Amino acid sequence: MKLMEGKRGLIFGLANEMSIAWGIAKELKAQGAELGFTYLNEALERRVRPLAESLGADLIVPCDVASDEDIERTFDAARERWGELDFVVHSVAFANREDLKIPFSQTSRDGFKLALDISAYSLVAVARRAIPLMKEGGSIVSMTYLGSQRVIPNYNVMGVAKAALEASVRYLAAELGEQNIRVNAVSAGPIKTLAASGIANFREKLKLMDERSPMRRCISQEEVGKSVLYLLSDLASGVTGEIHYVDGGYNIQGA
Ligand code: NAD
Ligand code: 0WE
Repeated sequence: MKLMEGKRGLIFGLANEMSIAWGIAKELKAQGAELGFTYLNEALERRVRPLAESLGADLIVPCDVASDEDIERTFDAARERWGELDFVVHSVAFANREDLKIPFSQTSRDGFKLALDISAYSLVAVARRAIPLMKEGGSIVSMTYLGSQRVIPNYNVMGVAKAALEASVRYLAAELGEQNIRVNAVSAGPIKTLAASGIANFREKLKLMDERSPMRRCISQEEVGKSVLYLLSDLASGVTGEIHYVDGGYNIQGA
């Protein structure tokens, strides 16, 4: 019996074959899950649709998480198609590119609002619509990064957004536990994806993983995928509110 047999869920945040969401989707599919996908805009649909279809998905809907109407429409589609929902993967983040370069003290009100809205509030917005569909319980997993807890040069307003995201995971977990809905996040080490492209000195972050992390190497989308699979499956039936590091041990080090 496969781990995700009979389970259905939505994946937010697939952009291309480099996406962490793709690493997660492949592991879930291999364990028998039935998947639905959302994509941000038409430009991305061209890439996302073939990938999603290759995993047998037919629920593939546009959803800008800044829009409550889009999120409503997404969960309406899931309700019509499936009736109930077992899991949600939230793998979405955005800040103005400029805000990941300038000194943090120069972050604008609008830049702060945007990063927190797309990268943190969106988890709450999605959970809110998922709850009524998770009638027999469920599991929600989001993606975070060490920059929420420690200062990582240039991560800036995204670090603040991830701190809010991680706190949101705990508040959601505390509230939804009695409905048997679990909420966790995976804190991944740096991985080369679209969201990492154009980040100043990103290659340095990868090099630091190779040289200084306990495992002396970077981690892959597939390794993140396997840990998310665990959190979404019944193997993690007693686990909620956790921030689970998948970073080759990098975070444990002091110096
Ligand atoms: P990615 O670019 O493949 O994924 C980011 C996704 O966010 C994209 O699919 C994009 O379309 C989506 N998105 C952005 N704005 C959106 C909006 N308004 N509405 C809906 N979707 C929107 O990059 P990734 O690295 O796979 O990022 C996925 C998650 O993993 C993010 O939360 C990121 O912070 C987190 N993460 C990434 C790394 C890394 O090093 N790549 C490390 C730790 C955590
Ligand atoms: O969460 C992220 C990236 C999030 C992100 C990336 C971009 C680039 C393109 C959010 N918004 C944008 N906006 C864009 O216009 N990561 C964990 C990857 C990442 O980003 C960094 C990192 C790491 C690791 C930025 C600075 C330092 C390290």
